[in-house]
Amino acid sequence: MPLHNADFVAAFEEIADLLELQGETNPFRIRAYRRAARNMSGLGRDLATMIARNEDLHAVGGIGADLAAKLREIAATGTCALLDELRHKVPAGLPEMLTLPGVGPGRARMLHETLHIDSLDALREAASAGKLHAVPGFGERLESRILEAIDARRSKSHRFLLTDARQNLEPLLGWLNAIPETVEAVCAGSYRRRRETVGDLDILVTSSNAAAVMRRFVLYDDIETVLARGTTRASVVLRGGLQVDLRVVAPERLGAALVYFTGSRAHNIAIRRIAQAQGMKLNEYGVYRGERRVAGATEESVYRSIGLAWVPPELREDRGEVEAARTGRLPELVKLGDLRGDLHAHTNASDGRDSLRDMALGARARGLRYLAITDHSRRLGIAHGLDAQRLARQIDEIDRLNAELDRIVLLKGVEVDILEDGRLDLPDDLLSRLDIVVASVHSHFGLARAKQTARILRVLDHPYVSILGHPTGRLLLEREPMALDLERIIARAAERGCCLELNSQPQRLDLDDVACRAAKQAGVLVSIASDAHSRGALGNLEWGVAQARRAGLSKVDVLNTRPIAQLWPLLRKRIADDQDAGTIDS
Ligand code: DGT
Ligand code: CA
Ligand code: CA
Ligand code: ZN
Repeated sequence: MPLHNADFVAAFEEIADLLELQGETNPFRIRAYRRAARNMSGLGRDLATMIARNEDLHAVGGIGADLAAKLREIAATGTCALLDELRHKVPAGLPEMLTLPGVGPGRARMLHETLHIDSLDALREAASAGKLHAVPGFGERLESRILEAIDARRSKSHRFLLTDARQNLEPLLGWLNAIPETVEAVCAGSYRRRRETVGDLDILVTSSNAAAVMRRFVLYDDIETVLARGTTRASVVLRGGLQVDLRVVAPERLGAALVYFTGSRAHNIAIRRIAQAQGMKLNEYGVYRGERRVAGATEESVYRSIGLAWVPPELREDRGEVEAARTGRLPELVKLGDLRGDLHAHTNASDGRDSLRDMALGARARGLRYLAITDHSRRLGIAHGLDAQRLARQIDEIDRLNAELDRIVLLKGVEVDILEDGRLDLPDDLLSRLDIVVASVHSHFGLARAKQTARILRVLDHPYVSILGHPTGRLLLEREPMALDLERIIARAAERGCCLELNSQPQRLDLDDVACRAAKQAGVLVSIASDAHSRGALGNLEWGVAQARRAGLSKVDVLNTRPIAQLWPLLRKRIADDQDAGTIDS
């Protein structure tokens, strides 16, 4: 069974963690694994395939001969000698502790040495008995934070990022569609609605021979456990831990089943009520008036039969879409093909993997007409951020490339770091010379709400900031959004003519759909941006577009659907216009 990219990433991250836990003294060794893991996770291609074809893994970035050999070993055996050796040396419960806030390798080792703690259970017990704060380097505050984090984790059921879901889904759909008795296999559930994370996958297979489909389904290689198996339905857990619910339906019922299993629950309840109000019954098999089945083969027929327009899956959350479908007011949602450019991307000048030219060519190959190059500013030392001099050099290089390349325009930009007090990491005179300034928070996520909000408001007031990047700083399943008064921030952005980003990295999706909807209502333009750190990651835009659709955004609500000529004035603030209207490019 070929491994997924996430498996290779997990192995390298585990190696890095274990090296740290056993007290590895060479930081470069640890960093090499982390860097390679990051590059692999942003890779737009399937690593197992690259390895099987004996392709040059240098292209992934940060992978030399030694790490390449490890990857081949992992591809062949599922593990490698180094990893096995480290697992043997380091107590099994320690790596899990590293996922807690405030617990790094040093503290984890200390806990093990002083209190012999070797699992989360033991840690929870020690923390709740008040034994932790006596250990050097731990205080009462950290002790209670650790306790809270363990408890929060236990109560939260495990969810998956959309990319991980897709890596599991696509080969499985391929397997199901290859079964001779299958008419069609499709995905429903939260994945079809493109909810930002999914709990499990819900798959519908149309076939008139359910037994044959079931027999073949459970032979799928990636299945770890079969939880339940009936004649037309089964639930299994895949090796990565993702559950799959599968149902086989007759082709003439597909529409009704698809509506039902796409959900959401709340949407289903709302449309069922509409059916009932008209004396009809709606369930997973069809729409019925008395005994007579009036619809069910297609989704359109189901919605039409109860007086509704077909509702795009991304909107099915009972947030007003049912009423809009009844009155013909559903928005025409933005599509990937509507995007004319991308306004947040990195190159190997900071922490990206590919060159300026490769990023430009990658954007052009995707049909984009412009790409803003927004490498990090200097304060982000770990990301090799640019200082004024290096930025000036990049600007010259962009001029050269723009003169040379047709059908793509590079915009000169920066992702400037927001300092703790809301000032920016680069001087105004430099920012004023750029086409676009994306300002983002990369530190001090934990400020109190009032302070954090004031920090961001100050950024929105800044005359040269075009776009606030990943506004809440959340990392899905990893880091909560910053405490912010988003309502005030959106209102101020509207006032200042500042745009807000919908960062399309699948672990960010920031702003989220709810906030994007509020932005639209306030008249704030949203920049759907890839934040690509490699050419392949320009494909992230797809995830951002899906969230924008969930927010009900149309083409006009999105900044980067505009042709470049209309873009220039929107990248400059209204207050800047007032101050020096003469400097705007036209
Ligand atoms: P998830 O898996 O937590 O990300 O979210 P969903 O929406 O995929 O939920 P899931 O997998 O439990 O069920 C898939 C769909 O099936 C759900 O969106 C609506 C439908 N469904 C399942 N059980 C029920 C139910 O008891 N009542 C109603 N109205 N719909 C249900
Ligand atoms: Ca589901
Ligand atoms: Ca399910
Ligand atoms: Zn950033």
